[in-house]
Amino acid sequence: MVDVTTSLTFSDTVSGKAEGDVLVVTLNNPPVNAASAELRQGLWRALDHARSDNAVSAVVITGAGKSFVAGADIKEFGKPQVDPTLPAVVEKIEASEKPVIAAINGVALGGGCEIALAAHARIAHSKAKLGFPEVKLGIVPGAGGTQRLPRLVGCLEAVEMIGTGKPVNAEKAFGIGLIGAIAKGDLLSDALALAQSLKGKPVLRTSERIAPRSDQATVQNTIAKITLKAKGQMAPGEAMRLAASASTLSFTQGLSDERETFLRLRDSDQAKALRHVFFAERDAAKVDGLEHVEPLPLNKIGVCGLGLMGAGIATALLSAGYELIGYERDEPAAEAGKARILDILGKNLKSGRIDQADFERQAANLATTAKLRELAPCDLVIEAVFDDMTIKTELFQKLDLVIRSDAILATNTSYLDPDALAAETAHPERVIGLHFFSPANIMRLVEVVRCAQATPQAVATGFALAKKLGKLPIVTGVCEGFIGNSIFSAYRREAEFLLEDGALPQEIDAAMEDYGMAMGPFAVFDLAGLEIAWARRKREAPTRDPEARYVDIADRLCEAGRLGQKSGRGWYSYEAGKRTVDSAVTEMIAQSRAAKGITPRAIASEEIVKRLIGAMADEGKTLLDKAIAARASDIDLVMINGYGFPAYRGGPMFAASR
Ligand code: T1G
Repeated sequence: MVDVTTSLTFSDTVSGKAEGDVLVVTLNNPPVNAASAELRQGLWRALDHARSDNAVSAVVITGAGKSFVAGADIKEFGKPQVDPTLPAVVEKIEASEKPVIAAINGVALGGGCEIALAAHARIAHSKAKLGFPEVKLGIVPGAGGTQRLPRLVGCLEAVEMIGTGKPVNAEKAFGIGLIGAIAKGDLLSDALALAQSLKGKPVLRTSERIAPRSDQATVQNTIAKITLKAKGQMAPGEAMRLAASASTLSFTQGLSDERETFLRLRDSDQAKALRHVFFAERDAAKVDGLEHVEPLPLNKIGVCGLGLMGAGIATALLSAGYELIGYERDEPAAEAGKARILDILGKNLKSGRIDQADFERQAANLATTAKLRELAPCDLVIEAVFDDMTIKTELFQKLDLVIRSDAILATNTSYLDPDALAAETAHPERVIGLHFFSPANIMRLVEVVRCAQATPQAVATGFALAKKLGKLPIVTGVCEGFIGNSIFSAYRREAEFLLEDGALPQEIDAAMEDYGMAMGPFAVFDLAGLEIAWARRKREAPTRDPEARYVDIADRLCEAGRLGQKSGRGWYSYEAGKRTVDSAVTEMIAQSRAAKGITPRAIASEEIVKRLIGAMADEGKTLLDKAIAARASDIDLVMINGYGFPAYRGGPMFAASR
């Protein structure tokens, strides 16, 4: 008989405790209960103990902390396998003759969800989340998830969950049959009651269930839709194929196909790249010098300039629950800015991203004004006014007289020197850069600019704010263009070199879009507009290195009034929003080459990709040498989250290192 007071230790991360005749097994592998070898071994021993101890009639498995199990231990990938494997543990759970209940206390992801699926019953905390994020790592579930999930929830729901990698909350999980109950009171108490109700009854194994019927046409349409969205990625299509096969293949056949697919994808370039990105995002949060710095508390935030960028920033702040004061130079502009912000909030409501209560709460937190003094109570003010140093300097000098001396001033400038701006203010130590990317309410990336005189607390406060907004903050030093635009300028320069050497815009764009970029470089230049880069080139002309290669084709386009998509013509022509190759541009390129005595040559897409990735990586190395970027993986994250670089390629630094 297990002594009711005995607590059992099955491994350093797995303990057991008898609650009457039920063995409660607690998984405790901080911080997220990843299914490490140690945890698997402990769970294996706990199941052996339950099987051999006649005093045990049922088992409850639960997690300590915020996770049930966050999945396989990603840090073990690429290392020699240590038994028992997760599939073996999962099969042992399901094979148990005594009922096993999963008491899902927090996130059950990937292998964690597969452990829950193998249990004979599932009950979850109301705040629990369950999901299969494997495709975000370039792999498929590898411990029976593609075969058990459809047998519980049907192929359609299974294809949606496994193909998108998006978790579901407890309510949705209950609604689709993924869990049998949501705890009404204490999770463990409810799980013990469930265990008692199953005692002595034959266990119902998930693998023996028949998948609820799903309309095959709808399943195939869903697969097609998700596959299209996941352009270039292998895992989503493979994962959905496996899940859909559960309605036709035997469990054994499906499991075998899943295992082969998992092992093949786990070693793929895409999976290695996505694992790199996963850990890169976590490393980016470890900012040298800020480890023990407490950010300032932020409640009321001001945004100066409520144009497209400012309204996007304001909406992101309202969505995160901040009180916001939006400032414009006069009442009409302030009113227009308010309308712009409310329009975005209205779109969030219409799309279901927020509900009516959220909308009303966020709208109530918004005030706009043309009186700068009304920003006095702000803890932080972000300026998103026209990118002109005089305008920004005057604004910051006026704000110096309005806000507290310890309130933070953040500039959203893309190209101006924030150190020069800070030097013109009364308290340069509180000036930082927060470089958002448009549309700021959508784009994850925020470059947190570490100005020379900024205190660590000012930088830490900006960093913490970006995290609170659900953004991906990346710290950058001060240089023209910071990390992202520096890399993008190198990318543009090499693209124009390729043009002069013999490639055409449409060939270069096609090569990079086939590589996985959201848009080719010349399409992007047209979308962004050519005039800003043209103005900068004219500004730099007097000091340009006469020995450095300079391509003047873009200048010729601008001089001809071809300023990009907005002007109807740029590198391409645009009629009714459709982008078409323009022979006039081809002619201008030919003339520019001839004027330099360049004989064009055909350039293969492989060379185009290699040279453009190489140019970005070379610029990245320069940024690392100058300590503008803290680590190569930060550069990868900037290009993936701000410039459409495909995550499944890992970013330019990762790709160039392969
Ligand atoms: N393995 C190893 N380490 C992990 C991990 C994991 N699965 N998940 C998180 N960590 C580390 C992370 O690197 C960081 O470490 C710390 O935990 C906190 O993470 C067989 C094969 C669970 C929602 O993809 O989504 O199961 O930086 O900052 O914001 O079919 O972590 O402190 O050293 O993200 O509170 C599938 C990935 C694996 C889940 C918590 N599972 N993790 O978010 O913390 S594949 C996943 C997350 C699989 C099976 C297949 C999140 C989280 P450090 P964090 P968080």
